Amino acid sequence: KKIVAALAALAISATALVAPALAQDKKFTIALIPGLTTDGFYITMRKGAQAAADALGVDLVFQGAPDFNPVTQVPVLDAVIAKKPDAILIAPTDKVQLVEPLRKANDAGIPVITVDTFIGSGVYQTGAGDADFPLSYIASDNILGGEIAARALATAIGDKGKVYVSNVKPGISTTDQREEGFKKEMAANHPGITVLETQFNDNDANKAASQLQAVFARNPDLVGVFGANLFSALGAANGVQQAGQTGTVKVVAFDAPTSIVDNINTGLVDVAIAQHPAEIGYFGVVSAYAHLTGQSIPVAIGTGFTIMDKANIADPNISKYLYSE
Ligand code: T6T
Repeated sequence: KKIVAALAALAISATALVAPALAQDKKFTIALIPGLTTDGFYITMRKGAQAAADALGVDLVFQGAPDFNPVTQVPVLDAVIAKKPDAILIAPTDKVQLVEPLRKANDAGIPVITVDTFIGSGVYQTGAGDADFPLSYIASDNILGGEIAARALATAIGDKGKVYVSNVKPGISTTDQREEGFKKEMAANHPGITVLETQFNDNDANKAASQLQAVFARNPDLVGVFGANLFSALGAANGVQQAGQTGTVKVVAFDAPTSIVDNINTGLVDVAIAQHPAEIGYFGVVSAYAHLTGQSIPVAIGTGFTIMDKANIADPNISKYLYSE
């Protein structure tokens, strides 16, 4: 009798153990559409997403355009929608221009989560406006990031002098918010600093470098620049170097490609603000999976920053946040 009872108990617990696996017979496919494919930020995001996909037994499809542009991103999105993945994670390249293309996914019953950038106001599931349909927004706090950049630049220049923002183009939620946070902090707490007109470089580091030199030619008393994303920052730093102004014109960089290490060590870049793109990708996949398996998910998830400078860049707990290539 005892043996029969023990066997029965074993059978019940074995069923309990395998039951969740049986319920998940379907293998989900989650698509990740980055802002562009050739950017360490999104390459790192993909790694985080892949780690979560491996842990959950999900197929991850990574498909994107070679440049950060709605004109090239929308056809990629259309192609992904046609393949009917179970969910789409996307970094929309424009707050407005991606609304209608993404609505097509939503209308086709494909859940949408935006990562890094947002559409509309970025506040989803409110019933307000025409862009609240994504389920969640997973990203850095980009206004805060801009404020951090402003404080770092203010410290580097002794709280006075002329600076400007090297930015991508208007309409991108992340870089718009970084500029907003930067200007807000400067206006509120740094009266000795003049913020010159923003220079837009279309995500082209060469353009950002020539713009730096042109701004410096017009303003020989320029003391600082905030590069609001990876290419803006690398370009601005190259411009400072080409102008022979290393250390005189201070650079605060958003994002942390591996090349930033040299730039920090040589004093060309004072501070780099690393985002945590792997975290964004990981929680993107986990959130999509949670939704697909019947869980409710947070409407927004904020990920952190790591501030890198000469004093800490050699610390492995800091350098682990450098982006992959
Ligand atoms: O700064 C990141 C990302 O957050 C932004 O939306 C676009 O530019 C990057 O990918 C860096 O190149």
